[in-house]
Amino acid sequence: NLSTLIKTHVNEDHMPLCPKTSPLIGGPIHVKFPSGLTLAEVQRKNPLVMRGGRYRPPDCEARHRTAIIIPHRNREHHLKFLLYYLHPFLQRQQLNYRIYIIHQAGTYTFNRAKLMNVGFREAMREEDWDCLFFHDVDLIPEDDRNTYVCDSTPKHVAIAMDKFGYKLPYNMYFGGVSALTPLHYLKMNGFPNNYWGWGGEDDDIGLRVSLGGMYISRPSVKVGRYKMIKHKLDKGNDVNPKRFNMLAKTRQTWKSDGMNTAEYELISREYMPLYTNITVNIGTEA
Ligand code: UDH
Ligand code: NGS
Repeated sequence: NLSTLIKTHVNEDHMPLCPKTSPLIGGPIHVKFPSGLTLAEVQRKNPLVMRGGRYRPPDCEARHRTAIIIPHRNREHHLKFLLYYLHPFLQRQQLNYRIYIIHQAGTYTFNRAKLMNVGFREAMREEDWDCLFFHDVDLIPEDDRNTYVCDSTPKHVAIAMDKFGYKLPYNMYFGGVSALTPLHYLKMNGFPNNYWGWGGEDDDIGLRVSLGGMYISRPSVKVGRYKMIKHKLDKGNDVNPKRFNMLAKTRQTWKSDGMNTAEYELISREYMPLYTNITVNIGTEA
């Protein structure tokens, strides 16, 4: 009835701020891939996650609002495991969050960076997020002290991946998982739209950070750890032979190609139980 509704609402408004460090954080996570895991099981384990993969801590007001942006096509088997680990991980961090899957429609060559531009725009259209995490579907965080919160400068987060022996493969590496505020994103004109196929787009994004006058921050190697779900290069994502030439020109192109020129056709926005699914036609190479 109305009076209990009003009471709940008033209580919510008076919820205390969550503590600066969540008491639910436990440190290292032992990541394994249980066979037979289903999305229904993940749903059952996360009863407080609302439609569209939306969550707010039940008993305190979150200090941070984070959108997770995941570029996707044909990786449902990875997505299942990521959701299985990521939902509880983000809840232990007491974040106000939503998970967005940006699904590239059709079979044309994959374009990871352009999908991130779509994700940025569609997430910001919906809510005033403080921070966006751009997240590959096959990377599982292994320590929940790696908080999914933005720094004062763009943050490269996946700095210690198992496949690279838990260290950076090279100093300028910006791949896998990164975190930017909307202001960081605007300063670097978002991500490039014209890297079709595998490779180089993450290096371009890293370059844009410095061209936008910013530095890259990183978590400590102790906590920025990830396990990658092993796989081969996907069909429709061949190595891009133009990537080195393109990277050599980023200094000339970043202002005229990026967030300001990302064109796409939204096909659908579905509020699934564990994520918001945005399906998009991003076109083809010019
Ligand atoms: N992705 C998809 N579907 C695809 C391709 C890529 O969902 O068909 C997404 C997914 O989120 C993935 C991310 O884009 O995590 C990056 O693509 P990737 O996993 O193929 O790239 P990564 O570098 O692995 O992680 C490539 C393995 C073989 C590299 C060999 C090149 N020398
Ligand atoms: C670099 C690629 C990056 C890639 C990184 C790691 O060489 O896009 O390797 O690749 N840059 C270029 O090709 C210009 S990995 O070992 O994950 O296959 O992210």
